[in-house]
Amino acid sequence: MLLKDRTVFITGATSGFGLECAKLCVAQGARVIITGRRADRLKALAAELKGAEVHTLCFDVRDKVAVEKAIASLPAAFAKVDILINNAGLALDLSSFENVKMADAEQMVETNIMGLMYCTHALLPTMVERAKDSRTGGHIVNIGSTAGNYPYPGGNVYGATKAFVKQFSLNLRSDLYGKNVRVTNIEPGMAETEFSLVRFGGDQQKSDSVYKGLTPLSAQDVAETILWCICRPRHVNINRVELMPTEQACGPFVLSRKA
Ligand code: NDP
Ligand code: 8X3
Repeated sequence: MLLKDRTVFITGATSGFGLECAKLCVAQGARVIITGRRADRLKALAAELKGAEVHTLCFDVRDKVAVEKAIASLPAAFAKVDILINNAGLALDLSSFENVKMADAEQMVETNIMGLMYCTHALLPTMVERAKDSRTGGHIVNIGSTAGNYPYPGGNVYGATKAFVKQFSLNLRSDLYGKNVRVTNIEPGMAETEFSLVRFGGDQQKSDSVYKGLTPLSAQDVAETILWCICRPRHVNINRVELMPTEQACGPFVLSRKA
């Protein structure tokens, strides 16, 4: 029971990494706040985790007021958040930027950057305050991506949002140095979740083709990595973890030659 008496707040717990993280944290005895926009999914997960200390919050991370209201509404038993897992995020489309819909680009920025900032800003003051006298301290785990480290065609705005997440994590670490709050950026490569289904607007065939013929990371692989980071001893801060499927690697530079 590595997380007994710890309260974990997970954004985007209705599928993928967030959902697996919720299960692993509960298995380690944590009190867990699961969040997302799909109320039915939150209800189903809470039912599945029956018996555990679970609280659901349904809100859109892009809505600053909704984020603040949701966090202010936490009952006393869940209000002292020790660990924030900023996982909610998405990619939309895989087109060259001249063909990208501005609304899609805006949604990625609003979710992956603004939403992550809103949740962090709303929870951090009390986390810092409590960490002063706490044996265990606080921890912010952000979900970045290899897309924030390496470019690929069509990764334009999505990759840039994840580069923000990486630098924001490193800067938070500088702000929080000496305050007993750890910061980690998790940077996964290709993982099979609902990520590609969302990216391709619900096109299951297109989504399946992303993972065809190789073994991608699973949500559990990533959740286990997150749990490992959280469960290191207090004096250990894992700054960044980059993980990829064995069958994924960076390609060479491309060259555009004249005929
Ligand atoms: P999923 O699509 O399976 O899960 C995404 C989660 O984010 C859902 O729970 C969704 O909940 C939530 N979410 C999306 N938009 C919002 C919003 N506006 N407000 C609140 N919640 C929101 O994908 P993954 O589990 O793969 O993705 C999790 C994170 O990991 C993302 O940040 C993604 O960018 C990142 N990532 C994914 C990789 C992959 O290959 N799968 C690799 C590297 C990073 P709901 O729809 O109910 O709101
Ligand atoms: C998700 C991984 O390579 O599809 O962040 O961008 S990738």
